[in-house]
Amino acid sequence: MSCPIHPRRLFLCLLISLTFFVVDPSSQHIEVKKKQMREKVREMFYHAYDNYMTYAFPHDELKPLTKSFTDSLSELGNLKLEHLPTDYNGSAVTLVESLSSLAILGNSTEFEKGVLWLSENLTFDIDARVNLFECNIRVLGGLISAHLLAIDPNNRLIQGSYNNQLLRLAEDLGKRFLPAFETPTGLPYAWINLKNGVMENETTETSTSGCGSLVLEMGALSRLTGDPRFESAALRALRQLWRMRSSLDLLGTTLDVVTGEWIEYSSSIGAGVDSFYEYLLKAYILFGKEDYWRMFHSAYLASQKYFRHGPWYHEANMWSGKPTYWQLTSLQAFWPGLQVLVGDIAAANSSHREFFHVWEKFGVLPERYLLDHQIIHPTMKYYPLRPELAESTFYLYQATKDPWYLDVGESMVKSLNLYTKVTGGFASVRDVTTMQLEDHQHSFFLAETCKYLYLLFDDSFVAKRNYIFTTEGHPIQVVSSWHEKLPETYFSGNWTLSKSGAWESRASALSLQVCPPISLNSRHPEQQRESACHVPDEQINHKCWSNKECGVDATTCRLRTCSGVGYCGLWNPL
Ligand code: DMJ
Repeated sequence: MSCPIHPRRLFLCLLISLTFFVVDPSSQHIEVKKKQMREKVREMFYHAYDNYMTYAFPHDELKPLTKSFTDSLSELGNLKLEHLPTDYNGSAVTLVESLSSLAILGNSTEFEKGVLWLSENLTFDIDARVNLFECNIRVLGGLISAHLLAIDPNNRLIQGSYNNQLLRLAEDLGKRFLPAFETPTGLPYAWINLKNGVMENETTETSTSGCGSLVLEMGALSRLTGDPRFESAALRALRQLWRMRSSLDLLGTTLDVVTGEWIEYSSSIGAGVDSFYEYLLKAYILFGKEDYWRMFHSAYLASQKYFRHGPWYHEANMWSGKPTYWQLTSLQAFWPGLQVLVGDIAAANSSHREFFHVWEKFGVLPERYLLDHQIIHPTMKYYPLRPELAESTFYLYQATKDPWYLDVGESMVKSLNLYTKVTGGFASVRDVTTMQLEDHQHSFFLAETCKYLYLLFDDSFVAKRNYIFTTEGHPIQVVSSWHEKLPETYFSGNWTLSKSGAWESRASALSLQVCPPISLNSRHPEQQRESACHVPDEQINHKCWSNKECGVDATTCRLRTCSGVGYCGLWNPL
């Protein structure tokens, strides 16, 4: 800035210069708050982690009320203890799950210690029946992500030598998964014995997410090892599942892996299906295969059309599209985060607000809430420290930088400390109406809940890189060598710059820019669209002569038609 040196103007110049350098007090306030909050979340993480290391490690998970442990891998499905040999001492699941969070917190000492311990002690040659999906997202995903973080020289996480030990463990585990896929349909069994493969008389029932969300971890494993079997098994299962969709592009919740028939026809974005949607989109981001986008796009539009009711999502019959259950399930709270990646920010924001209202109403999010009666589900009143709402809050803040999301995060941190913190860690809530606690600190509290809350207040880890987070919150960096579309010269920080202006303005969180540079449906790209399926009416005043001039409703994704008096609207019954 150049100022002419003139006594009468000096004061003005000084004033202008000062104004130029003075920091906006509101942004200063935000920065102070972010700093305080990230320290609070750091404390939470270490309270959970240290207690796990003291009272539960090397077992799987901490029992924070009794300061003891569980090897039941209970969240890995309903694993019965009698399936385990008495000397079974677990797979240190919480430690595996904590590594990527330790990296994000910048704790290289503890990260390296954990890597070395696992390298020397972890074995999968155990006679344990585990749930394939859970073991994949927690253990395989945890190992692969930590391996990638360990070999990334920018992180400087390992001071000594690292010889791909975590990758070798991941490969061993991946090979133990493969027998599960040997079914007539290619759809994997839900359960596998790590030592002996599929057990006799094993159940053939599985869920859509159970066999449709394996491709990030298994795909990454193939890319890292050069062994294509993992990715092809996961992809074959995904394709088979997609072939089984209804003509409405809906999938049920449970199915039989041998007959390939649906068992539960009710379809949703929540439990049993959730990460199926998530992995289609994230696989597209990570691998750039057009196929993933095509499947995701159809599935996503169907979800908007058949499940969405304003900001809420009910369930619907996959064959008829008719609503089945009107309930909010706490797992659905991940959906706004996914919508941010699609670029559907308005829709994400409105649903997120409703989830947060329910959180505020009870202090935490109940597992099920009946939308039609506005009451909590009579038996599913628990809150097992789930991360989904924190996850969506993080994505929405990244996309909008609206400080309101920081307030949401702050309120969640307060509730978690108030209701769930005990001297031995953080305990799940058995009943959100009484806040009675349960003796379990799930590993995803460290892998996801604390991680997303921390990232909300300190995004330096993701700011200059392009990561996707697996459904268990483990980061995997997007790299051109794995990607069908990225140029070889790509480096993660500049993806936004490589896209055209129009798409930069529709920036998604984390610079991911996942919306492909084709318009989804729009006849008028210059007109603002409110959701991915939204097609504005031809005339801004919604007047029309024929149906052709009417668009697609932003909220329901249903076709608008021209009424007798010449106005576009949702005139056709469903
Ligand atoms: C996590 O284990 C994963 O996010 C999974 O996809 C479903 N949700 C749980 C935690 O709530």
